[in-house]
Amino acid sequence: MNNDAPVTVLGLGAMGTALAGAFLDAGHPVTVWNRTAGKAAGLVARGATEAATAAEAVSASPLVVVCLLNDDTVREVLDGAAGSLAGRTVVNLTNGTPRQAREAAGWAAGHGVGYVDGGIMAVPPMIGTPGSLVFYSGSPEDFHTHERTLGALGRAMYLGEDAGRAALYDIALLGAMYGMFGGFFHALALTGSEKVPATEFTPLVAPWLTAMMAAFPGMAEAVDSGDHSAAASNLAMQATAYVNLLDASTDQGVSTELVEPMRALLDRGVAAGLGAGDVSSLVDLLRTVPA
Ligand code: FVH
Repeated sequence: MNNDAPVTVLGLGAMGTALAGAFLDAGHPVTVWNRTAGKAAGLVARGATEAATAAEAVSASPLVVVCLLNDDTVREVLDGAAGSLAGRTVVNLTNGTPRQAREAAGWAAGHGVGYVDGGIMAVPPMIGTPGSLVFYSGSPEDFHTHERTLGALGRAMYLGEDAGRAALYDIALLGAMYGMFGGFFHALALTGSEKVPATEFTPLVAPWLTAMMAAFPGMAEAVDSGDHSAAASNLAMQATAYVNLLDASTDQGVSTELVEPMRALLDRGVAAGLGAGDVSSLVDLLRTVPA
């Protein structure tokens, strides 16, 4: 495969448009389709071909990249184009779950379609830049056949044959991101309750979080080994101190809805006798759903 390899992109939302643009920038012939007409004009001006239907778009390329709103829309669109998909490769970059990815791979196998699922760890302006990372998993033959073409989108990381693995990594990283957002938003609500400008406080946040993230590799080792005994700041101490975060929030008139769940988990850790060890033991607790 070289940069002459044709690519079809189904879905021209913010992300699909960025993906199609990156393929064009890399020199690929690009065919695009979107449910609502009118979104392809900019890409057509840059050399893309707009297809009238998804089936027509699919017929133009051996590689079909799908980036739609969610799994339901992917099923709807691929079902409608199934007759034209046999023998082609679908790379589905729509956000979804591991189960959805495995079901899509099963559907594809039943229709003679090669299937690779993906997770985009980037926002649209990052696509095609060195900061863009895309996870892929599924058919190794299909991934490696189109690996060079997919490289136009950013760094391509192949995670193996299980189609669900890319979605697992994607969702897990999104979970880490939303946890970080939640902590940041709570910190701003707290400092803002005393009229501290967010712009004054925010520069302190990233260095603090960066310093705390230095503990991640050690925590990961503890999670893998199950030995959480090495604790610089043990769980029981943190459970006690955490109450101050809740009390201060209540005193300042700030909602505790984002921070209550961690208190419940810390308390569960103390109740389970994990107080003397590291907070990394909470990962094990999360693997059991409380009654
Ligand atoms: N944008 C981002 O920052 C994130 C980055 C990480 C990956 N996500 C996921 O990418 C998928 C697409 O996201 P998007 O940003 O392109 O989303 P929208 O701009 O809302 O575009 C949605 C497209 O889906 C089409 N669509 C919706 N419903 C249907 C349907 N029933 N049948 C066919 N197509 C449908 C929609 O078409 P239209 O409304 O223009 O007709 C857009 O093409 C998504 O999974 C993110 O989680 C993005």
